[in-house]
Amino acid sequence: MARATAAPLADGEKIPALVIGSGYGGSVAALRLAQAGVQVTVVEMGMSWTTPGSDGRIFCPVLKPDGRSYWLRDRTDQPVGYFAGSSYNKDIERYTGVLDSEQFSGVRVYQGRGVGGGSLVNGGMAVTPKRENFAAILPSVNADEMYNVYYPRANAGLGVNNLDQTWFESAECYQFARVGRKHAERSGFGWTFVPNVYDFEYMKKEQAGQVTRSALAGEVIYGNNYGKRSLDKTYLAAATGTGKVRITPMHTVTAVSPTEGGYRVEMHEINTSGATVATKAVVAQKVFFAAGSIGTSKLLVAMKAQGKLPDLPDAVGKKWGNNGNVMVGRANHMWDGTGVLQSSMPCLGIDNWADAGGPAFAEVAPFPAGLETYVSLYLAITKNPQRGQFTFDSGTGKVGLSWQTSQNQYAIDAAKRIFDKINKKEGTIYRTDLFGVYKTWGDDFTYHPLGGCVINEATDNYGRIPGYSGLYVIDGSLIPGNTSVNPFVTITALAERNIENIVADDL
Ligand code: FAE
Repeated sequence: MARATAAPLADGEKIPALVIGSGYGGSVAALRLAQAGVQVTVVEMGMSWTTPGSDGRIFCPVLKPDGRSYWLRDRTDQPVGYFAGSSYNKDIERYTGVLDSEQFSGVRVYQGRGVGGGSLVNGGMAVTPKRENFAAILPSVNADEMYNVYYPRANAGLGVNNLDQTWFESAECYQFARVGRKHAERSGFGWTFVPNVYDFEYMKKEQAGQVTRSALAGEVIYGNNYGKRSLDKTYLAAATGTGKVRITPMHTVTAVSPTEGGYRVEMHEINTSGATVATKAVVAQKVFFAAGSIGTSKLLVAMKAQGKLPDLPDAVGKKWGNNGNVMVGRANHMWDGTGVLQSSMPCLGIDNWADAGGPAFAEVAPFPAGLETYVSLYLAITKNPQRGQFTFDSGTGKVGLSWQTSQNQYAIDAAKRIFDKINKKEGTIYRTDLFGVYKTWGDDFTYHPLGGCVINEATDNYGRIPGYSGLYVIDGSLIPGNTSVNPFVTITALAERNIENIVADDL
């Protein structure tokens, strides 16, 4: 387990390497720099999720969310927020909880907050894209190296494992997935099992009633108390294990600018109400932006506009995409129940990527409501070519994202190519009560923000920021808006590739 160190970060410190954010990119950077002998400080705006609350749990129960669920909100904001015509969001105490729902004009973006970033809240689906898709998305990156070296390295570092397919066929908790597979097959669609970072052996024991339930208790978006190999248990634990990595939670970086000896990095230390309790500035020789697609893009766009990093390339803030995300639910017949007990970890996806008229990879998603809903739920990843752009508003001092909900129509059309066909075959209909009142498509939010600081455009081919020696980008903002599958394995593998080059050439 990676622990935040007791030694706090002091104002005025001079440090060799500072990493902003502790998600996938930040964790890889911290570990590999430390192994190369560099002292690393990781600055993370969220909490270190290591101390149980008064109920003995680190993370709150999913059906009874409290302040631990959301980042500084008074009310929950569930992705699937409605059921049978009414909202089932609940009032909560305002607290630095683990899941952020960040609202921009045309999209809300879900992100993990805390030591481990998105790994604390995500579905753990660890998908390596098909090689031809990777080559099309990142043509400047040598695909041979990625598939021979960096994807295997990332999968090993993340602790990715595969489910026991024999067990799957009878496991009560995957009835929803078997129903989803059956419907896909009956309509002629291909499908594939998907690896995960959730420990499937632990899940088996949950199903057998031998251990405390986590995935089988619906835990996922507000954190898993057991079973999940999140980054704090993998890369970050290895990083702190070197003795060279200090993790500083509850510190939000607000500015980076050149100064003698490197870069001045300014930050706010916050409390669990989100109030600033201290402001600090340190000087770092090297700074790694790993605040995620949204966090890194917002910081860099603001620094350019405010004249702190005026020579940043014009490509900074551009080519943002939602990985073509769209969600939808179907209403099954009474003989196709999806099960009262559902594992919160998805394990298979419908593969319609070869459909030139609208490629899509649709994961069969759980809907662990604790009762039989007869709902088949899906998260489709599509090839939506639409892109958004970050812009600085000098009036508010904030960075906005220009993206209209209508830009996601492509994703709906691609998803319809699968689910219209399945509905026709099964004689079923879409649910219209899950994403609003009479709203079929979950088209106005994303779990997969990507881009904003695209590799080989806003940076060199390894994430170096041109014109600012010692500044790097190493997270999902490097990927131009789409990965064709769930993104974190690709973010990790690309970070492994880039940091190896940086360690070899820049240290
Ligand atoms: P990320 O993991 O977001 O880490 C960035 C970190 O930086 C966060 O911890 C922030 O709190 C921190 N930060 C931001 N701004 C600042 C600042 N100014 N100062 C200090 N710290 C800051 O970035 N992907 C999959 O591949 N499979 C899945 O099954 C899957 N399911 C998902 C389910 C949900 C509900 C969500 C929200 C996401 C899911 N994702 C999934 C997406 C995945 O978690 C995401 O692509 C990665 O976490 C992005 O990695 P980064 O390193 O770019």
